Amino acid sequence: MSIASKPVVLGYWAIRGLAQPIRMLLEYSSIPYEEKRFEQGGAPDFDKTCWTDVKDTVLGDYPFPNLPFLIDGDITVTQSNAIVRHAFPPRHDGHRSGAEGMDLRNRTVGLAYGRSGKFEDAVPAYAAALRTHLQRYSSFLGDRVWFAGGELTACDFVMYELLDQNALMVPSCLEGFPTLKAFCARFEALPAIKASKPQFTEHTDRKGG
Ligand SMILES: N[C@@H](CCC(=O)N[C@@H](CS)C(=O)NCC(=O)O)C(=O)O
Repeated sequence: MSIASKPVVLGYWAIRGLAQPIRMLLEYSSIPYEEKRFEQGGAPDFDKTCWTDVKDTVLGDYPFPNLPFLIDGDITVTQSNAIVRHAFPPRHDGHRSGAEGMDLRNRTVGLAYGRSGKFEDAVPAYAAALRTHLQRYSSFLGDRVWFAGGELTACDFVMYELLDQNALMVPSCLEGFPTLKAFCARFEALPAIKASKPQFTEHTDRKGG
């Protein structure tokens, strides 16, 4: 992360989504930031023009405009995991398990946005696939404190958010995975996370995402 004189700017929809690990990282690292939140219209159209109208200009001549984006002084970064790495460079093992998490992340997004059919109908098959992912994460975590070992890394922010969102959607999913539950409890107990999480979830949980 560069030491910019201005707060960094995090742009994203007004939901948790892909920005939540980044919000938690910025809080954890005490990096001054401001959010540019793009709020979609209501159902049934969910108008996105607040973003599409400015997509090609909001980041100047940066060639890959997307949400989330991070502006850190002269540096603009898109792609959520690239932003996470920019904010908190991970060690190699943490990098790997964070990337593995994206497979489940894509399924989770599919369920949340109805790509697998009606939510209630899609949950049983999703829960079965989720269990397989959780078994793999649990076995990868083993008896380590954090996903990369004894030291907190960027990947833990991504993994925590993934597990927490899944526990919201499939409430009993962490039963039978005591080490993953303990990991979540440990992460939530970090003072910066404990202090900031209610503020993030207050403005996002009601809207989903
Ligand atoms: N692989 C990208 C995916 C980015 C993406 O799909 N962003 C969605 C929100 S989750 C979006 O609406 N982007 C705005 C756009 O496509 O113009 C990442 O990890 O950041």
